[in-house]
Amino acid sequence: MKANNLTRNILIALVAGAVAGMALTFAPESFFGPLDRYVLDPVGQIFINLIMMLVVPLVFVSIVLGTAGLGEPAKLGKIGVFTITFFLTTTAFAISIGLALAYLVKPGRTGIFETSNLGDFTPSEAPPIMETLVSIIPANPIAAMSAGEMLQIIAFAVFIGVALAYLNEKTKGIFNLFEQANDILGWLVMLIMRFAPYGAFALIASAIGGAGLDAVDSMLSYMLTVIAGLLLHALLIYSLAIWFLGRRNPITFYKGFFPAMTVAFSTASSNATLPVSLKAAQENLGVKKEISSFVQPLGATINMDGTAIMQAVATVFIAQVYDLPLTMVDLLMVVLVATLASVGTAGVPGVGLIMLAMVLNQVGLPVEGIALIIGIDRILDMLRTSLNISGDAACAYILSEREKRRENKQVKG
Ligand code: DAS
Repeated sequence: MKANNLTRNILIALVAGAVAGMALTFAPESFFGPLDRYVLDPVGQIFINLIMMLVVPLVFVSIVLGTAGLGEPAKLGKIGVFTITFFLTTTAFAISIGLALAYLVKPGRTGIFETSNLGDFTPSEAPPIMETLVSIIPANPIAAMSAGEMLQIIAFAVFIGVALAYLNEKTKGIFNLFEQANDILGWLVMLIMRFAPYGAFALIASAIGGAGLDAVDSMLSYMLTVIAGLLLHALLIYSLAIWFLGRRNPITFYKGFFPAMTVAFSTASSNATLPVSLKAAQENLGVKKEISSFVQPLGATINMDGTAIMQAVATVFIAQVYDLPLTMVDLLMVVLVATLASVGTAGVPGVGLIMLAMVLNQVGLPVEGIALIIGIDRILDMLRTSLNISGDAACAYILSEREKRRENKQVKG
């Protein structure tokens, strides 16, 4: 199936699924419950599992190839420094945009939220930041792979890639083996993506049907504030970066990357979308393979600007609902903790809420406030994941365009 037909079919499936989901909000629970449990949820989960099945091998193989392809460690260092700087800078901008909008719109001021009956929301613990940074080097890389510890898998793959770059001719056979493994995984991605429209339909119908229109209605102000932040970040920060740093037209970027954004929206998982993200960047945007293979898997794990925007808005929203003012120091802590929190967690559905608990804890806000937003979080998760992967691809696109210009100058020079 050609890529643009696939995108069109996924979009049709998403619209149909959203309509079905809204219709299902009027259906009795005795009807929606079984339908969701025995049809929508299984179909959606099978789709996500099918692509998650490829993620660990794909991240490992693509980072090995990307690192080896970058060649001398000096170039790897240059690409790495630009990538990490780009990720941290755009995330800090994202949080600032989220905070500014939340103070402007004041979504928590509506006073319609009854906080006494929230009960105690006990989110699963996110890893302490220092532990995350130290444990990036895996004591057992095979265990890291079986546990899906993405940062550890990436670290191990970088070491292998550097070794392949150094040993070059001696390990040409192994390098070719990794390239063939990459081709196999790419072929499997396209096979699995034939199932994407069905998975997309089921996932959005379940998300909207499950949230219920009354939840959406009461949370509308909060949702619109987050969505405004996501749009502003995409249209301002990424577009300006692509225009000034990459010297390319942002519209070209979004048109070429849109197929991956539809899959990210469907799955709400940066990791699950990675196979399609790599393909869209390399084939539609002409991003150099070694840069795409290094930057995007790294970004899917440590760069989540959409999530950071949600966390900033949610923090101010909860502070407003509980009428607990945040000081400037609190806000700076939000920026720091939300930026660091996104480093240690993989791009899977709902991880943003787990990290939000860390941020709320850090600024002394009641974590049970998350119960206010959990009902509609899946829909926002779909949107913010689309932004998360766009930031990764924008960084790879800018780096690739700068590299191409440098090579052209060398040829002419
Ligand atoms: N779903 C996460 C991702 O895959 C983002 C989030 O949970 O905020 O990027």
